[in-house]
Amino acid sequence: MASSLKLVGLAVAAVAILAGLAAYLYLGGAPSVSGEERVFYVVAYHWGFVFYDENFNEVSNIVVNKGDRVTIYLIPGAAFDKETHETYQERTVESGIGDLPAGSQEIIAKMEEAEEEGLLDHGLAIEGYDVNIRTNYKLFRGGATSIGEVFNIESEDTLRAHMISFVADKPGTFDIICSVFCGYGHGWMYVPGGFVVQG
Ligand SMILES: [Cu+2]
Repeated sequence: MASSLKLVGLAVAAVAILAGLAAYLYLGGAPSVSGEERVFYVVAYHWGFVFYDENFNEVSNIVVNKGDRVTIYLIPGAAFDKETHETYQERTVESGIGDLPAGSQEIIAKMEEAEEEGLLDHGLAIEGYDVNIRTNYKLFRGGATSIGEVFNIESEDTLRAHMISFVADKPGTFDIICSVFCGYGHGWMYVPGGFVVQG
């Protein structure tokens, strides 16, 4: 009798512990459920970045709140058809880059040079955060006419290989740079304050 009472007591204690744990998790005690899930898409081209929010709307930079889980997909110009890719590259011609002024045809020559040398990949690093991903353009089927279409055309494996997910645990304003040498304009692929974590 004494031992079966003991078993009942143990069972009651176990149920109480499990209920307490469930309540703890449900009420947000676990750190993993404290922030929001945020997704951003970044196109890297010669020579710049374009940022998009979770609805594929262009934004000037990535802004999140402290504690959010941030997922970033990095997509190279090579994922797009020729015309769309050129639309991105035209931004560089319009703004000028390095020593080459806006509108300079030499910018186009430098882009062609980079392509001929096979410098079609880019990286995305956030300075001050442990974030650094790079593209592998050879994995892309290509041909997308918009950033949204990339996600219909490409395989799960390709997309996963271009994704990083992390918790924005440090508030502040951080710079985004290209971390893979990509030809003439590489040193200017730099977005001051490209990543903002509101504390
Ligand atoms: Cu680069």
